[in-house]
Amino acid sequence: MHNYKSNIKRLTLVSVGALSVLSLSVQAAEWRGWNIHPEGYPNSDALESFAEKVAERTENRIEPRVYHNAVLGDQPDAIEQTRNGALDFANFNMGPMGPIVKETNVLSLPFLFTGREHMYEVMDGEIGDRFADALEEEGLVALSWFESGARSLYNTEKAIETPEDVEGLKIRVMNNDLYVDMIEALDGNATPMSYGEVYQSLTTGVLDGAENNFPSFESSNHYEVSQYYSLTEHLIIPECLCIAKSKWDELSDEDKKIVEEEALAAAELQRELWSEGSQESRKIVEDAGVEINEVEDKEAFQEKMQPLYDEFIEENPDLESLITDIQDTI
Ligand code: BDP
Repeated sequence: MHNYKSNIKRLTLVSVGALSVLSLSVQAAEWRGWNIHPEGYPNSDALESFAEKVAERTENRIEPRVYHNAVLGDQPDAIEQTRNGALDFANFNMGPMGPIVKETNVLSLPFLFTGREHMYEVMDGEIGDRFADALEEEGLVALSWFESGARSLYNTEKAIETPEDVEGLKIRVMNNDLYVDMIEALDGNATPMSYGEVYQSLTTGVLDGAENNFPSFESSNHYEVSQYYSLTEHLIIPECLCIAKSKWDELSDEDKKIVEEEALAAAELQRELWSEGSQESRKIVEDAGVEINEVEDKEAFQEKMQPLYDEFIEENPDLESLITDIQDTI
């Protein structure tokens, strides 16, 4: 009896010892990854696939773990945390990146891209590398580019058909002054706010509306409290799969190659999933009774954005050629 007990005790001690060795090695290899979206969202599935493949191919030298639903903080916070190495990787939208990496503001100019193909062409080429270089200077290594469709306006009040329809509406925007200017150019009231607070603000009337793509409009449940979605498609903003530069610099060449290849594969998957997911989300919101309207005269909106371009170029003359290079890519 006594012997049996002490054997068990020994066994337990041994296994506890093994466990702590195990958890130490796991800790050393675990990469904390930030994601704003819920599980099942195209970006989330792509990040999960990235994590799985990297762990597999590095034989767990690196074990990326994705934390969904912004549980590690809102986007501006997470950008800071990744820059200073508190987080290891993330999928960031280039919108909230603007206040930190000024070059990326170019990507927040409304109607810059004519469509998703244009965006791919630009970001997958030499111009994309220029953005990656700018991000790297600020501590972020952009390994691949995800897409986020086209953002359109939605609200609780009415279908938006002309710029005048936006007048007086309280519209949530992401954290970037350019978006405040964008809504103000349409005589709306812009409210920068973190993504997680929008639903509540739409229900209480703090906001009349916001703007986003179909998958986010659906997965955030904003469609439950915002009946009109108008296809202004004013912003096509790329997103990155970014690694903390401090983390990246620690990697062996072999692991860098694996991580980079898998980041590119994840982007390819994300883009595929996006096309399907976007259509599914559109159907879900339509079935739920959201009124979707085409905007016949998009040029009218585009014209209202000209002062944003003029002001931007005046303040950032060094970035004018980047804008024209993008416009000339087709
Ligand atoms: C989604 C983007 C996400 C943004 C969110 C927002 O994928 O990165 O944080 O919009 O509007 O489309 O805040």
